[in-house]
Amino acid sequence: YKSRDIERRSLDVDGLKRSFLEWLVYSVGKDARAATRRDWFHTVALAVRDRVVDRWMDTTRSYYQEDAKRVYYLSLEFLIGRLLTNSLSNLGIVDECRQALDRLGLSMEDVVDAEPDAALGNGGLGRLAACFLDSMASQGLPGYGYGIRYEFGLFEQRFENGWQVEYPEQWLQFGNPWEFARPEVLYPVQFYGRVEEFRDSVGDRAYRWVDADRVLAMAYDTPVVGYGGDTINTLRLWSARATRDFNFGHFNDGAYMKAVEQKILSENLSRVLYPNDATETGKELRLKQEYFFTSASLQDILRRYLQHHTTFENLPNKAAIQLNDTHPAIGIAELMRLLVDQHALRWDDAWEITRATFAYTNHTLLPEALEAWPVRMIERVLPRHMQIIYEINAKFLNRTKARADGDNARLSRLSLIDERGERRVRMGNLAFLGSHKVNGVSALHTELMKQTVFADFHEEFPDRINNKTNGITPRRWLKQANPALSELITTRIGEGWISDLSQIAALRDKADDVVFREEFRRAKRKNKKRLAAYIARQTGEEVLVDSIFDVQVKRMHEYKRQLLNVLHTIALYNEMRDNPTVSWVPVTKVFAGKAAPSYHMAKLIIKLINDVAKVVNHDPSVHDNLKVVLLPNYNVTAAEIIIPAADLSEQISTAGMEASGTGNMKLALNGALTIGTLDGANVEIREHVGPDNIFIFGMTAEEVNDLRASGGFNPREVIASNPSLKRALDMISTGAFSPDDRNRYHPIVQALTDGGDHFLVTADFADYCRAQEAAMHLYRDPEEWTRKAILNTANMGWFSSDRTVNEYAGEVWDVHPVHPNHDG
Ligand code: 26Y
Repeated sequence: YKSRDIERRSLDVDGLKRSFLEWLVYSVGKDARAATRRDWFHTVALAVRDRVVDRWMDTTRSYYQEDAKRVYYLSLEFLIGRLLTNSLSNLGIVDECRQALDRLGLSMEDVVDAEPDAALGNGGLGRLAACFLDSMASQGLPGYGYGIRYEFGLFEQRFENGWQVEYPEQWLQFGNPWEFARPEVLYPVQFYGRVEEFRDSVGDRAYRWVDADRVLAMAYDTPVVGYGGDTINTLRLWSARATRDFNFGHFNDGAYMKAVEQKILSENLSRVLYPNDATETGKELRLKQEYFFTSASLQDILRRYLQHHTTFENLPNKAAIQLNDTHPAIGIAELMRLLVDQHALRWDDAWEITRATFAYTNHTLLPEALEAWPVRMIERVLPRHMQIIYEINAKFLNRTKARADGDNARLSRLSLIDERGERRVRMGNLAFLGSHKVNGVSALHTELMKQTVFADFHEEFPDRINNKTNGITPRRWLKQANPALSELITTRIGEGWISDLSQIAALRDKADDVVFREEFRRAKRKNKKRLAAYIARQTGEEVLVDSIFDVQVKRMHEYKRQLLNVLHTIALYNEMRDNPTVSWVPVTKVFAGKAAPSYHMAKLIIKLINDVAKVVNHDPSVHDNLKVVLLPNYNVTAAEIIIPAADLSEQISTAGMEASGTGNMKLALNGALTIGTLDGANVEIREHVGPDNIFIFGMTAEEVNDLRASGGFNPREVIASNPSLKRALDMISTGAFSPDDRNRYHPIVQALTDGGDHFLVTADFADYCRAQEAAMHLYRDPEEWTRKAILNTANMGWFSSDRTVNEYAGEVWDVHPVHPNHDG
């Protein structure tokens, strides 16, 4: 028993190898000859998990023994990706594992590639949550993630005839070796029913929620391995389970089957991630998902708190709850309900505790993404919560000075209820009011919050809004995704940068070192070869490794302006055809990204990119100087291949519309130069890398605002005065890329012309082309280009999510690192 015990912890090559063989036989149930790659992945993951468990328990025990203040990150999305390389790397046993596999005649890459992506998120917001988990664990912060264990993650995207088609993503099909099911951690969550008023023991009015349907939330825990393996935190995801609390005796046949059916249907709650990025759907199932995981998480948080406490006044000193956007904002009403209805606190005490516990992060100002649930729906699904929301609203509006001033317009803007049209609950207002701190995710975005959606609230609570510029984890996005560059950096400055990215500034000097530049280029070229092979495998297209890899990877959305990039692509194509004797800098335009399944315009843009690719890539007159590829099924794993290979990073949203962006940070850290607008975190990236090392173009947020305020502009005039833009648009509109359906792109042309060009694509086109030319010109000078690329990498240290999380820890959460005791 004892030797086996040691075997499970052993971190050397022999111990790992023996452990693999044991797991393969006794848990996967295969012998080495019959094992598939997937079997080997499960084997290795289970053996690696063994190396985590003791330290995980030590961590949890230390938090408990110290009664440390914990932070709970509530998020409907965690876009994690694969975990094998991440776990090995953070445990420091990548090489040992590779050698152990080698001795078994296996390739580490094959084993790693058998892991499906955990894609429990749409894009930036979900990936940010995953980076924060890594950073909290890596810094020893007592942080828990809470979310939903979706059976189906974000859909798989394929192209059929150039159109996006969605397929279910069955990441759990073959089991998930990283998670631990906790069937004993089970909480009831209620829906529907009605509220009964009664008199409590002292004769006060009290309320109970009765005749409700019940679903159970069951916990699944995934260990979150911090860098170095000292701290192992927990991601707890809830899965819906039917209750068995129906009375078998009282059914006739038909009613019995109906009752069982209802139970089965209740498990649909955790079935699937909603695939919308920034467009609210208002579907009842989505509201139920939000309440389901929020309620279960709060019950769990209170249970943990009550292990050490008998009253609630210390809750804010022991728990910080961060709301990742408004998706879990119903938690504010839920905590009030738990404290007032179940634990009999006085309203005002409960409210003070609630506000001191919650904080809220806003991720978007787009009106179509602001959640506003119909009052009628909340009344039906969560009747007690609707009462509580009314009560919060009434007390707040009574106290505000707008009432005293008789400023009814302001009062109605501050209200939790939007009374224009169908009455709705403004979840952003609820989140703001129920939190002690509210933050935006970049300096610009936070300023715009103060000036626009939360202007009235900011006036009312001037200390509440604060900025926390996003960051990315350097472990996954540099060390793991880019071993070539990571190893080069470490040979020059040591490995301190991995846990303290500010140290990467030591590379600044090396920008002027001709040998270092050569090695930096070699690392980039290696990554470009890897991407070229991936492109060939995925699309059949051969691209030149020495062309500029001009990369735009992100969700497909009009505000992100993939169309601007496409128009430039067509214009460049025309120039190359017109001037075949010029020696062009070869360009490879790389696109990737999913469109929400119901976002028709975004799907049409996908088809357009594929159609343009077909024409451009097969036109011999451009002599391979231009290639266009749209890679299918962009996800975390694809990003890890694409980002390290990029030369040019496209961050070209309409100014004022991208809250922050985080892909922009990943690309710049990996030595891509940014071509971008002064939007989101691009503004701060410019400040850090220096204006000479970035290509900025286009209107500013203020100019965009002024233009819109003054009634917009006439895109027809802009188009008429720019021949290359006119020609590109004419080609799209006359079917040059869609000879089989010449009207296919009418909606796009319409949006850019008579539609008023809401996203200012035509307005920014000329300046974008100027910036593109500057980039292509610079690329002709490899030494200068590399110098700037190095300065990008060297100056991106501040954008580590370690820095971001530390700012939250100090200024919002008041939580401190705990050093787990591993000797107990
Ligand atoms: C309400 C529902 C449909 C909804 C679902 C997902 C609304 C919004 C979202 C996702 C938003 C999102 O991903 N926002 C992004 O957050 C990133 C992290 O802060 C930012 O970097 C990025 O600019 C922003 O678009």
